[in-house]
Amino acid sequence: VTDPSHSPQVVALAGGVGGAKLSDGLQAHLGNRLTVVVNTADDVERHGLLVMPDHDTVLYNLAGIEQAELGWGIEGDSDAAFRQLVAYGEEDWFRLGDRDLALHIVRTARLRSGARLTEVCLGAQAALGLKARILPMTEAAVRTQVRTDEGWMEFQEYFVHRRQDPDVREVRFAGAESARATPEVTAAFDAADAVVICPSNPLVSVAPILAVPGMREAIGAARARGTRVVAVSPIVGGKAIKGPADRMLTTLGHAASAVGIARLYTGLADVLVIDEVDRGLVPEVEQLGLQAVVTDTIMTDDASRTRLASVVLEEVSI
Ligand code: FO1
Repeated sequence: VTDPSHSPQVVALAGGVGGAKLSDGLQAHLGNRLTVVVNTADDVERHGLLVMPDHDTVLYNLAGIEQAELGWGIEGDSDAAFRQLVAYGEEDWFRLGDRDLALHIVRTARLRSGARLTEVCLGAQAALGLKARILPMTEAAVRTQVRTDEGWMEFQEYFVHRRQDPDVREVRFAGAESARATPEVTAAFDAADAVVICPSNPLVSVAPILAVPGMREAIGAARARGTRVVAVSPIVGGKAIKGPADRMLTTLGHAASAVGIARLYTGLADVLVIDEVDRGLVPEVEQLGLQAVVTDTIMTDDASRTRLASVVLEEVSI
């Protein structure tokens, strides 16, 4: 029986630019009925400050101020402070804009004075006028590290400094075993009428979220009471829309295709949204026990973000 006064709640799992774009489309439909649980395992300390690339990418996209061309950072930001930091001898490969830097300063100061990461993030979101909420997956420090032929390195070292060039042989999430899903995250899953897995890298954006103890159980409990889980494939025609997901899938022994994504989400998702160009893969996806939905998944502007979000929400009757 559907209660007409009940306004459905949606939880999205996101990391990186693809996750931020779909989250923005979802926010356009759902407003404050959307909670985004964001990957924090590619967070990094720069110049003594905590930088949270995935949280901040979602934040700036939901606030409508992201750099249009890159997807992360703030459009039109200047870099005077960063150039001065480099003049003092600081490393120059991880670029921080001036207005972006203000967030890292205030976040680090508030954490240092004892605030919880979740509260600090919600404060920044309120300041930028967001309708949806973005929750860090955990309060604990979890850090993605990748093994290449040169040994283990931190995620941003691989992603930005080494430009995703070395082949990734292994991935680990340092600190995940002792991390816990926050009460806010657990409550969001408890209240969720649908869960969306955004078109983010399954191995380094979604996997760290799922590696937090309690997370898979929370999603499993939601599914057990009928909540549907819809994933959107980040691989289109065998290629990642952005970033190294296609090469990473291959070097880690997975198929760089919508079928490879379906295998990774079997037992977790009910539906996989795949692109028109992958229509031929529908039987293989469905053989894995997922319902396949075919649509244009490329998000080039606000209209395509909102349109993809509406297809996703239709699948869960929201
Ligand atoms: N990506 C780059 O390719 N080069 C950068 O200098 C860089 C700086 C940066 C600063 C703040 C921030 O929030 C993101 C930044 N990114 C940069 C993007 C970031 O590495 C990626 O968005 C994610 O970590 C991938 O999920």
